[in-house]
Amino acid sequence: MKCSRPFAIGLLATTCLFAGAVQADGPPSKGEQALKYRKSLYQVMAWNFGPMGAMAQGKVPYDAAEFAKRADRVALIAPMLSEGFAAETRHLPHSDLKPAMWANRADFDAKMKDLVDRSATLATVARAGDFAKSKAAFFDTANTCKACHDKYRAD
Ligand code: ASC
Repeated sequence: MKCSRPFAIGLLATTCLFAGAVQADGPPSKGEQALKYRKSLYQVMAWNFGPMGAMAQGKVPYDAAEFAKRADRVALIAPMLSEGFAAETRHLPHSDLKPAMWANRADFDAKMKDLVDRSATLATVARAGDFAKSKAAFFDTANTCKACHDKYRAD
């Protein structure tokens, strides 16, 4: 069969596009999985941090049980985060992580440890049900979030 040149080019382009689509739909790489895991954890963190923040800022009434539940969740998730910063995630797109983190890993890890420590304290304090103390422990924790975001998050 003799093909016209436009037909042959069209066929080639279609084949390449199809191959690309198949490749894009392939199983995610280790790095892509780690990045997804990381983003999911931050989503869970923010979801649970929010209601505590609203109470701490007086936007909604303090509910000791609700506050303690959220604090427990944050303390549970915080130690899982560092695993999401696997080396395989380094050059992937769709991340707000500043490349500076990779050159300052010890500082980043220290900031992560601050979050883990303060969120554990927050959970303990929150369980006792004292608003003033819970609020102070909440802002201590929020400051560790901010310290890391200011330096290592792009926006
Ligand atoms: C939040 C949230 C953060 C931190 C940060 C604290 O509720 O989503 O990233 O608190 O803003 O400064």
